[in-house]
Amino acid sequence: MVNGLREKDSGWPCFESLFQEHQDYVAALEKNGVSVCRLPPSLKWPDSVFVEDPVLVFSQGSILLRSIMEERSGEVDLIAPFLYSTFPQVLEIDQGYVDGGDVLWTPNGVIIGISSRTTHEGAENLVKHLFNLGLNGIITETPTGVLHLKSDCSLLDEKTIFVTPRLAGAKVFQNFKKIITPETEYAAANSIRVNSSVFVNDDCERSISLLKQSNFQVTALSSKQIRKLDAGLSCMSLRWFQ
Ligand code: CIR
Repeated sequence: MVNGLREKDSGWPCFESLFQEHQDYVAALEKNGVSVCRLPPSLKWPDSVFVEDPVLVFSQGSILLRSIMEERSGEVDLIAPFLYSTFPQVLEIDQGYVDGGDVLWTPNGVIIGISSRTTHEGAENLVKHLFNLGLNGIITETPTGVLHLKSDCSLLDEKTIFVTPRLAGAKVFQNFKKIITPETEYAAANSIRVNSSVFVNDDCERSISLLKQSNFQVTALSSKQIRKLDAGLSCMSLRWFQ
């Protein structure tokens, strides 16, 4: 894990602390009613703990994606057998590149952010596959310099997006209620709604207050080490309703 990709080197992550963050994350999922399937670790692919990126899962089926990064290109093969044995349909991106971190499911449609990891060709190919699963794909832009769309936004409930100020004005969010992160806590936007709780970084205190004021129940988790690898709370799981 500690050898994972990072844009800027903000110090080597501590393996023990990183491992503990992951353990706490899995325990929090279980505590909030999620049945967790763990795949074996892979030494060959250090970013493979970030399972959100190589595939997409929906109740109706799953989609194998393609990473533009050579360093992450083998991760999809680690997850594919599990998907084939679990989902009624498994589709596959065969043109362009898409990372799952750029894809946000909402009740209004599946939003796809073009980024340094997700190309126009990949996004258009994904829209076709989503259509075959009965889902509507909507393409937008991930803000410049931001790794993934979901680094900057998350769905809190059917009508509410938690979003950074730099993404809040995007047309795709115009029909949503928005809770906007403080300027000093952009990392809080990479949260996840897990049944009745929202998982948020424990050092984003002002964001936690904002969520509580809006009557969201919060689970505060550390992601200090994970963030050294440009990752956050959404990246370490794939979640779907069966
Ligand atoms: C990478 O650069 O690909 C990993 N170190 C971090 C991936 C984070 N994933 C995500 O935001 N969905």
